[in-house]
Amino acid sequence: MRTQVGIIGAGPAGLMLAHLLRRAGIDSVIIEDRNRAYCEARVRAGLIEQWVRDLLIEVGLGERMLKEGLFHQGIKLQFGGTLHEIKFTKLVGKGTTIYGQQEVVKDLIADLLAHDVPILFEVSDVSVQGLESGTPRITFTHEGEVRHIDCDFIGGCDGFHGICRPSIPQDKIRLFDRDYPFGWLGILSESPIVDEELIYSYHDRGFALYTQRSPMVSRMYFQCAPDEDVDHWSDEQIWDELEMRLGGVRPLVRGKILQKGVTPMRSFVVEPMQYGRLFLAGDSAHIVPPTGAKGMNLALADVLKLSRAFVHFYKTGSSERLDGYSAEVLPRVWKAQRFSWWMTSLLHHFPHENAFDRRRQLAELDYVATSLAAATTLAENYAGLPID
Ligand code: RFL
Ligand code: PHB
Repeated sequence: MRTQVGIIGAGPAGLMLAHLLRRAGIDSVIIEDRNRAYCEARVRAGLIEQWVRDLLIEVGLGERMLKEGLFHQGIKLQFGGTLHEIKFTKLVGKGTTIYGQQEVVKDLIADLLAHDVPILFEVSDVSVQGLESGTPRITFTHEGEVRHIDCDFIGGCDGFHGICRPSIPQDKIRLFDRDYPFGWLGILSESPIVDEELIYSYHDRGFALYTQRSPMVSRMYFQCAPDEDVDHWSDEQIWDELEMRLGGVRPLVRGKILQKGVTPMRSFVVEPMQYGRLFLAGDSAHIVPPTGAKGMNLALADVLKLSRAFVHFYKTGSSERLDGYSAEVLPRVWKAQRFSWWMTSLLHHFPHENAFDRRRQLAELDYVATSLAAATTLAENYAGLPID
């Protein structure tokens, strides 16, 4: 096979990259190691920034999001037994939208297939060759046969555990990372909305978060050990823990638990995000802890910039913007890293903290809840920094 841009990974980054390229008349082929049903059902992110909402509408993907997504004016912080609203629309004129990552993925897959953009699911043994040459190649097995895609460029959109980042010679990149001494135990449940916004709760037993997927489906998380075994928790125990940490002001509704799992927390960045003809985007290049809801948003910001650099190349023949891709996107990546680290540090218990640290966190929460300047800083970052 031959294409202009070979894309590895059918997550939000790879699919959106293919979509933006198609709209600009640039050919691509996506390969993905899972099957379509798995990609469309994987429960992950739920919240999109204002500019992503605007982008989905602008590129013809907004129809279902506008019908089914829930627009939020802000978030609530819960501490000291009280809810404090941070109203983004008033502070920065932007809001957020609850629309599950798997819904974005479903919309993208349907649209790409309708426009005959090839997506090869269930590939295996993926490798990349010739990254330093003008003719890179992707090799993989599909339906029992070894196949190749010869292309001009490769989009490395295969997530944190993919093969693209490890294919770059290790002396050509630098890794930055931080692990956190906790994880999140998350559930999806058949429970109606108990508050019109998200509730981030600071509690003596540890952090908890109330969020939603739709008017009748809620998503809740609580801080747990990084190696917590979800099977050690009965549904009853999970609800008891959530009720203690979250339910103080808004009593929770104990619906049927549809899915549960533990997410580790990590901060990670690779620099630069490109090598030769390979360009990394999304989780293959960076990971944030989920507290700031930045992961998918950042993946989409990367591919928006990357697609523009490809368009510039194919229009003008100049690789100037592609050469500058990493330098262009990394400032936003690091601002999202800083914000996600800050939200995480503000709201979680750390193993060796003392009474001083707890008072300091409470003072900071109080500051954010009562200072226009501090609330505006949170709002500006959470609803999404300007994309251009
Ligand atoms: P993905 O989604 O991991 O997609 C990568 C795709 O590549 C495939 N793949 C391969 N394909 C071919 N060959 C190989 N060798 C391959 N290796 C892997 C994988 O199967 C997969 O389909 O990365 P992408 O596209 O960069 O997207 C990133 C987002 O998925 C991620 O950042 C977010 O889900 C993070 N995140 C959140 N982000 C938000 O913006 N808002 C949120 O509210 C939010 N909440 C969350 C989150 C992530 C969570 N978890 C489970 C990590 C909440 C949670 C609990
Ligand atoms: C989610 O909806 O899953 C979600 C929302 C906000 C976060 C993390 C996860 O900070």
